[in-house]
Amino acid sequence: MPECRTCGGALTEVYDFGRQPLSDAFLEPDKLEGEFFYRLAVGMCGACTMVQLMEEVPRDKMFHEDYPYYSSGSEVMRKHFEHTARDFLDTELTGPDPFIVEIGSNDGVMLKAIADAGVKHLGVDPSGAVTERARSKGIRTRTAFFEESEALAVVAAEGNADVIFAANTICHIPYLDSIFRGVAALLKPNGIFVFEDPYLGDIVERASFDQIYDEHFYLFTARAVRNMARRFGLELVDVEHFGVHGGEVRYTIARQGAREPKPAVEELLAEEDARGLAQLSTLEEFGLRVTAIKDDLVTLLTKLRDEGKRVVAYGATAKSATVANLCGLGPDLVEFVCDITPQKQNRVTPGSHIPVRGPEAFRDPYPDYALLFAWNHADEILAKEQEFRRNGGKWILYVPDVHTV
Ligand code: DWN
Ligand code: SAH
Ligand code: ZN
Repeated sequence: MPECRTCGGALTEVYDFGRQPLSDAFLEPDKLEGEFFYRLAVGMCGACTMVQLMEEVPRDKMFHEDYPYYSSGSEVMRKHFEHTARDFLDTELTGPDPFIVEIGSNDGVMLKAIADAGVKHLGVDPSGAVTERARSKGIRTRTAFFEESEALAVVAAEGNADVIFAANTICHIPYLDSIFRGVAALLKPNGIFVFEDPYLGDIVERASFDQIYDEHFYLFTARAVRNMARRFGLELVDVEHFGVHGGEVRYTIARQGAREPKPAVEELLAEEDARGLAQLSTLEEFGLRVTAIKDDLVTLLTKLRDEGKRVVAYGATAKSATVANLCGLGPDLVEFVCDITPQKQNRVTPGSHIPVRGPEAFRDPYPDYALLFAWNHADEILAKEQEFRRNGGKWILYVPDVHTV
């Protein structure tokens, strides 16, 4: 019987996405040999309710010198993190020697406003090029995997932190025990650990199955996070739900007894129970919807190809690796993917080998249909690409079902 990666309880598999490549491994077109694949499947722990991948990809295959995701590419996300930073500056970072550590600080999208305010900060992220970008903006950053030993090194060199923040990172880390021990060692007595990640409640509601890929090892709920924190003398004291990246929850964790849990915690736990988020049947139903979306998308794209329509994709997201490889998409169905990230351009998508072009290719000339791989940025992208629809173009979305707009 497979075991839960965090508590050792029995893990039941609920959906198998089959053979998948590394989601962020964009390949040079003439170097396709030896591509790495693993089996992507998701399951739930019967003991602690944590939803997680059945198989773990070695961390240095995913996060390394050439990791190509730069967080500052979305204006909406830049604003979201600037707002987050201002919030910390106004609340938790007002004492005598404020200090904030960010796990997975990437190109410094959140810490920028903290650095500009002259407040002591430290980013920790293992991916070389993105951390170099952060340093070039004046953000103090260590290129390292956060884990217990790294946390102890930070305490020795810098002292304890008022706030440890992480966005879209804790769910990437299978070895959560080491993270929580590190957090417990690094926090000041009344410090808080705040992290936000895609929320299982939204993933189930929207059938946004492309949130499941190598880097997203865990799909959190408040219940699973609270169970986890309690094993390390920590308590979940606040939760906040918001819409970025297709629906996320921000969890605030403090030392047990240090802070009174806010009513929002019990409210979300009750909502999760009412929705059956810890029940296998809920995830099995989700799996049926995934299969239906896959079939509908393949049917639509095949029909459009047979009608001679041009279809391109928009946003070479990590998420889209799951869609493309589950659906067997390739250059025959999707001509190319356009993306603003220079590190992804002139490469091909992992597994599906669809060429990636710059955003100018999108207009040259506009295709008939654009498959929105970056559906989580739909508002931002549809607003800046209004000309496409004025020219008769249509967007294809597959969340929460396959439809065109
Ligand atoms: O969790 C993760 C999130 C935060 O970022 C990581 N595991 C990896 C990555 O996931 P993703 O690639 O699915 O994230 P996004 O933010 O949906 O990626 C958007 C992609 O689209 C980027 O490559 C940038 C691109 N883009 C674009 O070409 N034009 C984005 C916008 C907003 C645009 O206007
Ligand atoms: N916080 C940013 C980046 C998210 S992408 C945002 O929300 O946009 C995930 C990041 O986590 C990558 O930059 C990756 O290098 C980093 N990461 C992965 N494992 C990590 C670990 N053990 N410690 C710190 N960062 C890690
Ligand atoms: Zn468990």
